[in-house]
Amino acid sequence: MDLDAVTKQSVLHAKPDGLILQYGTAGFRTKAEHLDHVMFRMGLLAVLRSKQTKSAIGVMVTASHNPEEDNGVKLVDPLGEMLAASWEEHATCLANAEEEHLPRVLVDISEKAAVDLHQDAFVVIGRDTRPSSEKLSQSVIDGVTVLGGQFHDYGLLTTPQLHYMVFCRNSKGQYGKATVEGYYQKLSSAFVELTKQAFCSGDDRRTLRVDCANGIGALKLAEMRHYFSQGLSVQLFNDGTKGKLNHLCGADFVKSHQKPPQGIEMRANERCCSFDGDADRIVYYYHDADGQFHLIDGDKIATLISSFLKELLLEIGDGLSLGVVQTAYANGSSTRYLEEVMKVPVYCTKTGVKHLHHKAQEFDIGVYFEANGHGTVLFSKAAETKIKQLAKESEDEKRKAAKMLESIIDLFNQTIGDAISDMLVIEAILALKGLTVQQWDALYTDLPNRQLKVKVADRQVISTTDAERQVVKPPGLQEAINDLVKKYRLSRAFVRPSGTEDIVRVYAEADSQENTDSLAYEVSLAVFQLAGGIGERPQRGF
Ligand code: 16G
Ligand code: MG
Repeated sequence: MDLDAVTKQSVLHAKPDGLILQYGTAGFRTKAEHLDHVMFRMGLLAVLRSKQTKSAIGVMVTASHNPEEDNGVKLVDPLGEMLAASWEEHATCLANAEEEHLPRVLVDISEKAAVDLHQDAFVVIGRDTRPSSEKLSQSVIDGVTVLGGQFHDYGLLTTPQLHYMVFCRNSKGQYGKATVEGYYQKLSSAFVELTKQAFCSGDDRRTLRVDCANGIGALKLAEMRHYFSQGLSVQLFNDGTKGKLNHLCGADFVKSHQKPPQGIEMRANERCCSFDGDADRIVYYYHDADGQFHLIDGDKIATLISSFLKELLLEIGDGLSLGVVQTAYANGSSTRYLEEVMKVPVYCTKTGVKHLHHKAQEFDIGVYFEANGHGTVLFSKAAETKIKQLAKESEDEKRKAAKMLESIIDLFNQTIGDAISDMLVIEAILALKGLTVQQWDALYTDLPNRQLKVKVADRQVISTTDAERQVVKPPGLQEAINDLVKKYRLSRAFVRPSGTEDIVRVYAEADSQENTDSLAYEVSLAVFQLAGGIGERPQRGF
């Protein structure tokens, strides 16, 4: 390591005095103007991680669904997964080191993590469409270069595409070709193969309206749609030509406000979906004939997908295990439906993709989705081998099911939730099953639910257990929540410190919207009183 060169370069990417940031659930995320030094340093860190793992490492510059003025950065591990937890700590140390300590912190990390400094390093870089992203990704490149790392800058990519590129490179092309065309071709040919049956009877081209959140998803879908246009026609809205990124649109807006985005033309009973700003989340929705809005969130997406998979698994009859992973935010109706009607085992993990991802890896086939629309399906190596074998050797009906599963393996981005890949799977299933959006929606009825935020002096005074469903500290808070929940039917509530904002989140559900709103308010008040609330007290009615 040429530490003198690092020190010299670092001056050009100086850290603002006193700024402390943490590598959280979604990497570093804050106002773009505070991130230049973080980007440079994440370039440095990616080189060390690459040397240590002897693999290509990814760096994605994005702040997902945050406002356009924000930005952020995430590192991607060799198999296209989220950065390992111990390296999140290194990332935080490095980002917060004062200029004069930077060389020492680099040496410390190299020693602690036993990095072989003679090893080559390769870093793969992608960015979203934010105005600040291009310059910030240049700062990442400066960091990579000063430590002698090689890099490939893909420029504009969705977050899942960057994860895909990293995995392709480290699997020596086995997972796919590490190019955008490779990505388009892999997914599209799996989609065309899977839907062959559904579309063989004449022209049955389906149309889907997509709100692209004025983000990267619009550019990539526009490039990609020709590859699958025989089966599906996508109409793009909020494509970034006029509106502002994530402003009154996108998956996060639709899910949290439970209303349609601006800028999309909806027709009664027609399917629409929204991506988030970096295209790793998707939610569906429609208006019924009475103009009422219906949201189909990640829970219902998981339900549709797992019921289809379960059917195929019964067909091949090979005892492969199927599990669904959710978080505490999953609507109670979805959990009940999956467990009681579909008889699929359901597990709950802490919020954040990496927790769901790791749990899903325990099954032959692990379906994971957050209610907010982030999710995918993971197939174990053993399951993949078995399915491929059956697709070749078994008799007709079994072979048909195995071939479908084979296409589904290719169609799901196995590295992380991917709005484009999820969209194609959902469209394929709806077409194959001949389901309308209303029929899909009618699988079960969501319990009314409400999310609120409470400001407290220090959100870390709250600690939780049982996948964030129970509070252990401060004393008395869980008892207070228990008493409030008892007042209502079909009710449930929990609180947790946010991993991305300086607030505490409150979630409640109950038998009616009115009761849900009361419960959410009462729990917010308990948090405010018992966990050091600041500013205005929570108000009833919102
Ligand atoms: C991040 C997570 C997302 C989670 C959200 C929760 C990743 C890639 N993203 O966006 O999964 O739902 O944080 O935010 O892990 P919160 O902690 O503020 O509620
Ligand atoms: Mg996102």
